[in-house]
Amino acid sequence: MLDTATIGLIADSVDDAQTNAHTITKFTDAYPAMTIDDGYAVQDELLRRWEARGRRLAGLKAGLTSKAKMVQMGVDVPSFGMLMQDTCYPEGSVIPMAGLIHPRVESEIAFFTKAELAGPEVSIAEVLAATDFVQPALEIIDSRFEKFKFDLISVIADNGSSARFVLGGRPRRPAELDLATIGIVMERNGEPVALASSAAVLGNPVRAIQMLVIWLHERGRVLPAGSIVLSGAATEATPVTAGDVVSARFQDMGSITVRFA
Ligand code: OOG
Ligand code: MG
Repeated sequence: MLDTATIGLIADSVDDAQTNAHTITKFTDAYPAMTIDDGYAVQDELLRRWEARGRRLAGLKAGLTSKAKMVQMGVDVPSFGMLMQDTCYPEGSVIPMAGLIHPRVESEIAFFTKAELAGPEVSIAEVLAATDFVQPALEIIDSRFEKFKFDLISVIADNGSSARFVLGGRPRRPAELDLATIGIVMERNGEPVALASSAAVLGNPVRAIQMLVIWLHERGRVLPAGSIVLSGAATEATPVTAGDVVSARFQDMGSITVRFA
């Protein structure tokens, strides 16, 4: 484990790169001994600073939960990160490119919980029973690492590339859907750029929530009622530039459109 001072230095670096939209080099280059736990210690330090500045945690994100994403990023283990309230945009928004480096868009299913989820053996049935509704989401990721190239430890320290997220479409009760077979079509400027079934996410995106709860338990935490969780992209992420319009259609769940300016 790195010492507290080093975790603080890495948090400074991520915070500055996120705030001023500039790239940094992978932390594992400078700190070869850095571990996954160190990466999450950086997230904890970031949250402490952000909350002290008045920012609010809106929810959590699972990432690298599909084969398409793992192959695209060259990482084969999922990661978890934080979603800050001030990075949430309503559907139909114009998202400024200012503040972003090289954003990419992902289509994901968001889960909203109505009961606490906890423990090392939480079941899929328990996760579904605690889910108030699911809803389409777009996640705008923006790695702070040069050329979007990183390793698992570094991307965790960069809060899983979290940049913006958009909720929209139709909220649905999980019992009304087969969450394992939701077709998703993402288009950029009217051209299809990514097609998937929700099964691409761990066979069923509900498993991402289960994994998150088990991971939280290992850290002595729970997933509180009222949480928003993004379950991870089913397809690879699509790069966007100013002027692009991205829309994603989710079978039986409506669609979301945003524009970049
Ligand atoms: C890491 C974040 C991945 C997802 O949904 O898989 C992610 C990255 O690819 O930059 O958010
Ligand atoms: Mg994502």
